[in-house]
Amino acid sequence: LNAEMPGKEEVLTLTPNPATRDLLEHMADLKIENLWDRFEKQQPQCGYGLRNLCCRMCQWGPCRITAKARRGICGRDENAIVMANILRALVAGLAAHWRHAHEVILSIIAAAEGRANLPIKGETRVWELVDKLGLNCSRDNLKEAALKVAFVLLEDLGRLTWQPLRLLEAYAPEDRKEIWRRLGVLPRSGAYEVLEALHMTTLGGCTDWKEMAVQELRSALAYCYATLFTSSLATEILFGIPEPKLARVNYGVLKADHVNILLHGHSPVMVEKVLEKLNTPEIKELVHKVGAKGIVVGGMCCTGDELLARYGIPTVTNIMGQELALGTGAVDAVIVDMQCVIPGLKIVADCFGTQIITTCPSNRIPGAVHIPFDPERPETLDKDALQVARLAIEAYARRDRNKIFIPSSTTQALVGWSLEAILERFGGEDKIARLLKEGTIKGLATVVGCNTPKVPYEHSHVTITRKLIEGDILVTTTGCCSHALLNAGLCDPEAANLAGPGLKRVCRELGIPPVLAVGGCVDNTRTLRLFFTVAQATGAPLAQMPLAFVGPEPGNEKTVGQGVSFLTHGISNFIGFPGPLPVPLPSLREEATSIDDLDRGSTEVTDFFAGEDLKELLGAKIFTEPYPELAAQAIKMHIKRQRWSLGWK
Ligand code: MSK
Repeated sequence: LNAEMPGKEEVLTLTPNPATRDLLEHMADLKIENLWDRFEKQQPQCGYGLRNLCCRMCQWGPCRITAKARRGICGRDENAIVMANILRALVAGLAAHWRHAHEVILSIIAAAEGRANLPIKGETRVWELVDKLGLNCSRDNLKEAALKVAFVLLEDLGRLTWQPLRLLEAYAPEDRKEIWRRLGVLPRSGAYEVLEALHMTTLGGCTDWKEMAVQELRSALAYCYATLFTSSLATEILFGIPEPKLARVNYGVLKADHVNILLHGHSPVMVEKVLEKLNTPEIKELVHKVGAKGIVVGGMCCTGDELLARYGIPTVTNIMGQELALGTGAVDAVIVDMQCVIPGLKIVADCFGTQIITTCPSNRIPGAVHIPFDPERPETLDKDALQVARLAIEAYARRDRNKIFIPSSTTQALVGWSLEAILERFGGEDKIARLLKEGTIKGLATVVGCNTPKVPYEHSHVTITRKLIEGDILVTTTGCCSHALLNAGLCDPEAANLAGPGLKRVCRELGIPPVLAVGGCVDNTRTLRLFFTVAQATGAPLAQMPLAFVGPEPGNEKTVGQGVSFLTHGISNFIGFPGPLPVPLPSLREEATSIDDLDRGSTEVTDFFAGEDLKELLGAKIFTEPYPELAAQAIKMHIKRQRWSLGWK
């Protein structure tokens, strides 16, 4: 597997964004280390780790499965080790989204109780939830309704006794609920499934990998409904449902003579307040005083996606571009909240004098200024946000402005594709269903997820997506992948020219791009809901629909739950290499004849997820393909097969 890892040269040749190439070379000239340098120093990476064949779940180990040692010290075999590793990764991701959801829900409570100066802009979403959850609320008291909704969401995060998730009951398709009930995978709450998964996998716990696989599915449903749905819907309650708008993105949005502030992380509550403060006369005066011509605010990762969707605030880059963004030497401050903020960010910041401000108590960085946001003590929110804004502006005066290098390219994008916005632009789900049935649009795919240095940066995201739209497949995107596709111009209505004839006609008629950026990672729920709605309109079960989940560059533990969430709904996964689920390359599997051949992962677990077992249970499976051209081919074949099974041309 190590032989498959790209070197820096390959990254420079294949990464699709010219600005990335320029910045990589610029940082090399300045001799400033970035994650690609550290990746190179880590080679070769541990072969056991790459295949999930090592176990660190007790203090007897670490153990690894070898030709000599077919079991760990406690007796765990390869299947139990691999499955436990995958399960722990999924619930670590669940915990991350859980923390995000928790912050936003507590913010709604503080807003509704009048303790925090925060808005409740998503009135439609509040009433939708009141109706779906069957809550008894007076229609003239929005705050009271929001409060009741928030407490239900909070309960789904933390319930410890048996009761199905309220959001799952409210939103999941009926035929799926029946399948999950039969399989016994209905979860209690986000917190409970994390605890149970950790309990099962500790020393002397569960050794039956199949039971752990069941817990994987149960945890994925908790991940999906108790944390993704909650975060996405709760953020809409606070700040409103996004609507389409034009924006400009890419590194070129930064301006040498302006204060450049980047907003980074996942939970947008504090930065919403900071944005408000950046528009106050006090801050404008400060900008003038420090000698800047104005302020540029740019987004990174999922906080960036949120602000792009809601306000058209330009995004710059994703998780793997964060050091490069600072490598421009033009960034005065980065305000970070939670998750995907790599330690390397501060290392590069120190080379340029960039101010890093952390706002989440869970995400501290040594040497950074810490101004925390705590939704349970929201009284200081306005004062703190003003202080953050002030520090960011003051950084302009201190920073060394001699090393500025901003690649000039910017890209246009039409963004803000909430579920409502998509349905409205198409004229309803029936229209999408008709386009699918007649074959004008061949299928819907969501291309999402992180980046990894194990494949050439952003190359798989962009290559696969280009091929899919050429094949008349409409694409939605979120998270770090969306930054790759935004910067590549695929979210611009002009990208209709790159689409196949059917999709191109639809895009032209509706004025939409062939790739719809729907938001941050938690907004994969927007795509899921789109899939539910369209499937219902066609009358076909989800598992038979021409749909696909594509995660070409898996990175964070959170990606495991994203993929398995779609899988539980009968939507097959197409994962790049090396996936979080250690399915070996097909060629290596054929060659693998015994445990001595360490090129294989865990045969039984692999066969369960990528073979017919899971397909029989859920109607979907996992495909892995490292080469993007071949992956696109496999996705198109899958869409074709699904269409044939429905009798659609
Ligand atoms: S930010 S979870 S690297 S998509 Fe959501 Fe990107 Fe993955 Fe973080």
